[in-house]
Amino acid sequence: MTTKISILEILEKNRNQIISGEDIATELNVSRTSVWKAVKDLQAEGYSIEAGTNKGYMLTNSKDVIFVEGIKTFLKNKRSASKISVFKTLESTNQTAKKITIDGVANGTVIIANEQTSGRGRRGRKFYSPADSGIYMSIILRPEMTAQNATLITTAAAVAVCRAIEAATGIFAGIKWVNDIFVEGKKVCGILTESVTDMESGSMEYVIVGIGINFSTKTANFPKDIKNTAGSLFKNKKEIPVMRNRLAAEIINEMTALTKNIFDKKIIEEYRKHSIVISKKIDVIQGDKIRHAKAINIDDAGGLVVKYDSGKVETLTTGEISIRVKV
Ligand code: BT5
Repeated sequence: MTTKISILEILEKNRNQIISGEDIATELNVSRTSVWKAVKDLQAEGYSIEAGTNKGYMLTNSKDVIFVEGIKTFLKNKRSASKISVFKTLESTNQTAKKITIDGVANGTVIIANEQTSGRGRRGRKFYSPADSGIYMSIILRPEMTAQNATLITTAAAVAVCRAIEAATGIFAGIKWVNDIFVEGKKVCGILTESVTDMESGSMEYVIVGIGINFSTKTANFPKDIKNTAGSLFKNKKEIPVMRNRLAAEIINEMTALTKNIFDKKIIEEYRKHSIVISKKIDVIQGDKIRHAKAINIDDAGGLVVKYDSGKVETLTTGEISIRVKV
């Protein structure tokens, strides 16, 4: 580990407290000058470290930088931090994740970006991913299951995000089938699950769960086309009580726990509790066709049971819906 990373780790463990340069130097067995130089570098990289003569150093909350050591403090399994990579800017974390699966990669590898220049939604749609205010992450899983059961991973991801949001911020989030996370009637998170199949055997090798969260994006900053539908967890707050690192870590913690017991019926029960769709009047969108229906339930495989105005009942396994009444 480099001196810089070790210093970051010490400062993160003691966030908002002053640690003397001498204490850091002794702990790391380096000179005070090297501590000072490393801190200067870290400040230049954007970390909010206050340095006072003869006082020491303090990592403050004034800038919300997302970084591995910051995430690590909140991880249940600290060793899994070695599987996390954080980038300043990527085109798309899902795309990077897909690329690295070509050479083989460990289950639970995580790619995070502070900004995406070409964030992706489903069916070729875009996901707006501005710098410094969101969390854009892809978790690479090697599940032992068939492609049919892959929906369960998507379902588990939505539950994991809701649990993590609640643990980190106290906010209760809702799920709009399939996988949009809503707070106060606005979409604050989208999830894109993609699988990588082995060309020869046709079996599912990896599942990439891409999660994009609007954390502190100001409402005014959203592009016109999503201004009325997108929201963020801390849209108008000046003082944000929690850092992005904490929420990212909670998502990793919850995903690790849930994917270990992917067939547990409790996950789908929890998904139902968060559903903002059940019993609502909806439009089922299939291509150009829109059909009026009522959402009846979510079945055990994550499918949406709908009853059309004609009386016909159908279970949707994938697709688009919109809620007709205000959510
Ligand atoms: C999604 O697709 O919502 C899945 C988004 C997944 C994004 C993550 S970020 C990390 C990883 N890497 C990627 O490249 N992607 C994943 P979908 O259900 O198709 O919704 C897309 C639609 O949501 C767009 O057409 C817009 O209407 C709307 N939208 C776009 N950006 C948004 C945002 N930041 N917040 C809320 N709504 C947004």
